[in-house]
Amino acid sequence: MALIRKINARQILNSRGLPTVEAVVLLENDQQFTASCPTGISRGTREAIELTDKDFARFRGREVNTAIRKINEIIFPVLRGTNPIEQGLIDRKIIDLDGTPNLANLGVNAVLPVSTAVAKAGASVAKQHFFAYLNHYFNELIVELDDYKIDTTEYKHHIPRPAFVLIEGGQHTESNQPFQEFLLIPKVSDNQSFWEQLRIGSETFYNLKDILIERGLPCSYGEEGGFSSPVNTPEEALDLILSAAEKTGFTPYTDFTLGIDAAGAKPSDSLSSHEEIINYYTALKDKYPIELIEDPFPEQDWASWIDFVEMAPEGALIVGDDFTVTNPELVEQAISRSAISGLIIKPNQVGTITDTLRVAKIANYREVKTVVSHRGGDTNDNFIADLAVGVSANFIKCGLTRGERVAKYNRLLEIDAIIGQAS
Ligand code: 2PG
Ligand code: MG
Repeated sequence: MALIRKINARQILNSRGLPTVEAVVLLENDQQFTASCPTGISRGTREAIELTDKDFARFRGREVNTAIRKINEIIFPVLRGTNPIEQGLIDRKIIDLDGTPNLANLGVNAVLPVSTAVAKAGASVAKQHFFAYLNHYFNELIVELDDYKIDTTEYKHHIPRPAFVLIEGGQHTESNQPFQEFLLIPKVSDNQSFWEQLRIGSETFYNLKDILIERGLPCSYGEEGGFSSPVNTPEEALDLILSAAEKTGFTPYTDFTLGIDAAGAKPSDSLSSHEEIINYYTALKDKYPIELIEDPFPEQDWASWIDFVEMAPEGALIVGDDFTVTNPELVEQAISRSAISGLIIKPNQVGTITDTLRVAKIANYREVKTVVSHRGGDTNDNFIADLAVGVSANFIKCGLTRGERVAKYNRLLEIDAIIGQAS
């Protein structure tokens, strides 16, 4: 049996050039498995806690030696000699070791890389592709739902639709754009490949670049590989993406739809009441082919979320991110109060693989659409691609340029080929 012989953690840099944690799980058969932790830029207040050293004389306080020590000195001794295929047991041990509701003791940046590296090791021991192994665990995972039902549905693994970040704003840029992201979401027929979806994204991206240049706007890239041009209103950003897509001959609703991540920001200072904001979104959806609206209201504003889901125009998914922070209890609550119709899944908002899968399972069972997502500060770990396929996610949200983003799409291409060969 290939049991865990050693876990080593060290600091690496994330895509923003700031420190994060990488963990390496070494098995008794000498194989080793590596995983790292992404970092959010605009975070929900109820996300699991990330431990940073807070020595502001170094890396702006963002070194993560504290989290590294938690792995090497506290987590590893408890996991030494365990079998990596026991994901549920291992994640339970880590959660018990932490003993807080939000991983304040060990830190999510210690917990997630260990949990993920263990899962990669488990897949290898089980001789399964990582996405298939996650899918198997996902289907086996018993989640007791509010009404004491157990979901026994067999969720098939499948390639999610990509949601490409094409224009960035909000806290991700210096522009006055209130919204954080504008997304292009390709639509293809069942017999078209994932590659065709990448084509729609890539061709639109480069048309957008041409249009920005034509208009004398800077076309520098943002944190997530979208453009961070000074495009100061949501309408301006949506018009630009629409023109870029149409320039290539792609048709709204047939070949693509659009998405927004407002990150809880108001669309404009002139709107104050939540009725005005709901009306604004409804008018926006009338004018543009919008399929997905993420965090339209601040996380505390439950009344607006609930009203918006009730009044939302047909075909618009109202997606919780900072609002639900991949937290099983918050997600259950948001679904049972009809405050969302879609859900962002970010493993580093919650911590373990098991809890991430639990949240996705709650969403699937309740027929809430899932969007597995990158983070503002990401790494070259492409694990969310396998995760998205394994939990049968509807979408994966990620930038279309920058190595750490493209790594996810390239892994999806690889998975697409593996699935294709098997069928
Ligand atoms: C978001 C994300 C990722 P961040 O809000 O959805 O796109 O940004 O990681 O900064 O929270
Ligand atoms: Mg978001």
